[in-house]
Amino acid sequence: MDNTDEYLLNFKGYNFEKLITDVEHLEMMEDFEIRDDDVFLVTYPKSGTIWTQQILSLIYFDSHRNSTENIETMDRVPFFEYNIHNLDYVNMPSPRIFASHLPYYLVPKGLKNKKTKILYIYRNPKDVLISFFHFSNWVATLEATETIEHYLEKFLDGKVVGSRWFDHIRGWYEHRHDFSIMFLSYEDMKKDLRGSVLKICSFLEKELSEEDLDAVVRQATFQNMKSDPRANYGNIINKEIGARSNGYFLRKGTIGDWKHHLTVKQNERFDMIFKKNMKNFPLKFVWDMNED
Ligand code: PPS
Repeated sequence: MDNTDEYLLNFKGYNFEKLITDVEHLEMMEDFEIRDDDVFLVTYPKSGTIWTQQILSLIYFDSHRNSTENIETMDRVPFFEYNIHNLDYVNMPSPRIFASHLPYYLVPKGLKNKKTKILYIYRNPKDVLISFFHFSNWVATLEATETIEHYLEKFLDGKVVGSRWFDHIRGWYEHRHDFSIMFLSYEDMKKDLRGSVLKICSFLEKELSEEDLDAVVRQATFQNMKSDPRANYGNIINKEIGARSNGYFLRKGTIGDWKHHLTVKQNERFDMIFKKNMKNFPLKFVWDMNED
């Protein structure tokens, strides 16, 4: 049986995590005052958010890069729509860097000033699906689902946090001219982390020395993030949000894990729906680590 209503808060047609936000907070988002030097990291869930939160935090905050301050990545680059630690977003010193899963039509109006930069990270949706399935079974604020078969249907119908993956990425891409936005894939980051950090720096007009660049790349690898309590959400999930079992936010961090989970039939069904929804969509998706 679905307990979707217990976990999902539908606000203006988009599904939020009910247990960690409320309508009052969501209502203030549209008119939230934007500064030119704010940065928004936007993703569909499970597409590389914490990874990029870590990268942005390392790029912007010397004290993070040099470990002279011990602050969780979640507090340096907090979630805009989920203010878990009740930070004062309005008065936060610049540069404010927010992470968000918002669809294009729910972000603050001020982002259309085209000065504030938005970084959109996307990932092949089969790996998103598998990552989301595991995450939803682990974290107490999301609805658990017993089988991939069942979860696949929920994901394709958008009965999950983030609603339909297809609508999220298409919406942002089709409205890209309204914003100053760069699209980058999880798979690009995986295949060439250093090159991806350079691309991000260039988009954000941040120049780092070779030494600082090395420090960012080193601290953003899967293994290093996994063993860094500030970067892997372990504390937040286990102590604050609640977990149903032992698990890791940084689970596998690979390209193509879907091959170990989807049956041939499920994969064919996914491909069919993907083709129908992503017709003429120009961004390229990488489904396998060995693909070019
Ligand atoms: S969330 O809940 O939406 O914020 O999740 P999100 O951070 O977007 O996605 C989690 C997945 O990203 C993987 N991850 C990484 N992969 C490679 N390298 C690094 N450094 C890294 N950091 C996080 C994480 O392992 C989740 O993917 P899966 O496939 O579940 O392992």
